[in-house]
Amino acid sequence: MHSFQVNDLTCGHCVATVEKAVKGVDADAIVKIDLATHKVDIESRKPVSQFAQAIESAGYTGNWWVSGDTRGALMPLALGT
Ligand SMILES: [Cu+2]
Repeated sequence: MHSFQVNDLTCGHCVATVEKAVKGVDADAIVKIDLATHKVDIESRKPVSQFAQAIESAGYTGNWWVSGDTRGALMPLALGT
């Protein structure tokens, strides 16, 4: 499970755009978007960086977090810019 905090997620249109970006990376991904908390949860085997890049390419900024270890701690993802 990849969890993202997407900053500029403000309406249904944003949700649709982010969802499309996610599905563009993995058509089989299960994506849950909570508009109120700007939280995007993605269930997929594809690497988290691909989703982060796709969402950024769609025009959104965010905090990209990855579960870093077996304790499930979330670590910031460093994207090559
Ligand atoms: Cu919007």
